[in-house]
Amino acid sequence: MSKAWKRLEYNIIGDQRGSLVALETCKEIPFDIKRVYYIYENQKGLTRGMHAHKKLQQVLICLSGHCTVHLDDGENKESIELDFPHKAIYINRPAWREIDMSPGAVLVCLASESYSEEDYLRTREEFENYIKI
Ligand code: T46
Repeated sequence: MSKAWKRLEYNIIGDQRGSLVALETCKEIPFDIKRVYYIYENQKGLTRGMHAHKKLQQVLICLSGHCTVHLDDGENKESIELDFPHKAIYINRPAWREIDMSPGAVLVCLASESYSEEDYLRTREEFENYIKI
């Protein structure tokens, strides 16, 4: 099966003042955005994620600093560096994720669903059982 994620590189609209990236629902973002959250001031050496989601689709973008996103959908594994604000990862089905952030990194996440704890697969066992269904 193909990977549960896709790397994206957005068009940079640059001029003498700098760079601008524009993201629109159902164009650059392949779903209706229902939620936006961001993570910053992450403590050194502490990994985020360590879970998967059942239905949630997300686009992750590191706006400042860099993040390493480790992904595993049960068949495919990949570690992806988000080190420029025009790079993104689109996750479209359940994938175990672990995210390491550099000091000062800002990670923004655009999500297809409102927050729901019911959507989380918080243990490896739950994740592995869920993807077998
Ligand atoms: C992912 C990485 C990058 C909310 O109340 N609303 C929200 O929208 C979110 C995302 C979280 N929360 C609460 C739930 C927990 O009590 O914030 C606490 C930490 O949430 P979570 O364990 O989801 O945080 P991360 O940083 O480990 O994971 C999140 C996303 O869940 C995950 O899908 O890819 O950020």
